[in-house]
Amino acid sequence: MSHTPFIHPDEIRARFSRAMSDMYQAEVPLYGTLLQLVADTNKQTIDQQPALARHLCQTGEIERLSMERHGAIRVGTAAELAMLRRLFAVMGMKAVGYYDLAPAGVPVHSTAFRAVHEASLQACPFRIFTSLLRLELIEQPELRQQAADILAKRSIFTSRAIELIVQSETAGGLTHNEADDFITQSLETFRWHNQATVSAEVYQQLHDQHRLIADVVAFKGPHINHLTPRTLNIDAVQLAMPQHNITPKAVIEGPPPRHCPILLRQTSFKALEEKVAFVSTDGQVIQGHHTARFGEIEQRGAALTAKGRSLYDRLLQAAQDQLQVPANEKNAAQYMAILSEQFSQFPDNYQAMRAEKLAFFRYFPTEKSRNVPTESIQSLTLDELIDAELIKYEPLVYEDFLPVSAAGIFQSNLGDKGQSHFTERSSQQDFQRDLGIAVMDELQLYEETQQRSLRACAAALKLTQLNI
Ligand code: OOG
Ligand code: NI
Repeated sequence: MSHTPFIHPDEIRARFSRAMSDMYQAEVPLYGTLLQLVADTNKQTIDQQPALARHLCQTGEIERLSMERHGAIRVGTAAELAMLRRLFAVMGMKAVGYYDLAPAGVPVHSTAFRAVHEASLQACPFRIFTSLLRLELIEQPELRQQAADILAKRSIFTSRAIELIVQSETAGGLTHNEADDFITQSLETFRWHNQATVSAEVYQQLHDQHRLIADVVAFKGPHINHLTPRTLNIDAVQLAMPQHNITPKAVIEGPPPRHCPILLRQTSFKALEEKVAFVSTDGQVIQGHHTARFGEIEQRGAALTAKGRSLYDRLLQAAQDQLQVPANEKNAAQYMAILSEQFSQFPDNYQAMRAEKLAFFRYFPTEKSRNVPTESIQSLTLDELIDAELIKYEPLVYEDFLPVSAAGIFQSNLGDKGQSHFTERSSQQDFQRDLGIAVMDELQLYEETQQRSLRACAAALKLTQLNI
């Protein structure tokens, strides 16, 4: 058997994710404080909730918990997005899902680069929410052109990073040494630069159009703008943040607290004001500041089916309609109460969520199934096998993002200004053209994982077929 000299993409991703976290901790010390707070809260939660601890052990999530995080970047051109796709592919990350933020007044559309197979997610669940600026949404033609010209001149990848991407594509992987080099080189793309590439005047024009446009266009590259650890108790962390001198946003995005968490709950701390040097064409340097980088935490729950997701969307919309105004510091408690009331319509136990096909699950053969004569169970249905305690199930973790929540995270960091509502049509096709590939459908990925677990159960129980 031939022995491949290549390091597994999952391993490159895990190492890259650690390196990125180290870099961001050095750049934004408050993120380090947040990490510690999340780790402490996770430990307490596990100690206090033995059932949760059992569930995390069963699914293997316990092992990925401390390395779990997502980050976010924003790029300016199709070429940048397409090269990012190739860079992330070296680490086994694919573009999953399409998120249109324009209806919420944010001039970007996005995807998430992440691992897709459950074994790879288990090895390292690191994901990057990646947004492409929609220059066509800049109203003034001259400013739009100016932004495009500035972006056309920059190169956000080191030449060695590009060489290594090509090397990986042609050879089918990277050796250990190449992977180390690749991590060091690709990290450069996401580093913070405290010197802008434009004058204070141009920065201001871009900023006046939309703060996000200045953030993308005025810098050398797509600095990582936040990293997000996964917490087991987001309400506890939200409450504890102020004691650690961290100011959280007013409300937690996503569903309300539940016994059986669904999808994704997120909260962030406000972006920091950072010193930046602006350089004019005559070489004059002016000190100013820029606000873009922040910290975020997330609590992940069950991945929902299309049916579950539409119920979620409907209840969330109903809560927002009932509140009538956007959620803020003043009405936060009222909003959470309304949200909980609306979501009382969403079954809060896994049995009902499974019976009503609201969520995806992973199935496991039980200990008991080992001693059962195969002939006696051939005709049993899945439900009967579950009732007989021969198969058990756990919800699949939601690995993706939510457009309404993402818009809330963006907005909490953009201030109140510039929240115009873009009426532009959604343009998944344009995004995919720029990306160079169609994004993957996340629902199909969950479905495949669920099916694989059912096949594994059938094999373990020696069933010729599993009747669902
Ligand atoms: C991305 C905001 C969205 C999330 O977790 O939904 C986001 C950004 O600010 O670039 O990070
Ligand atoms: Ni985020």
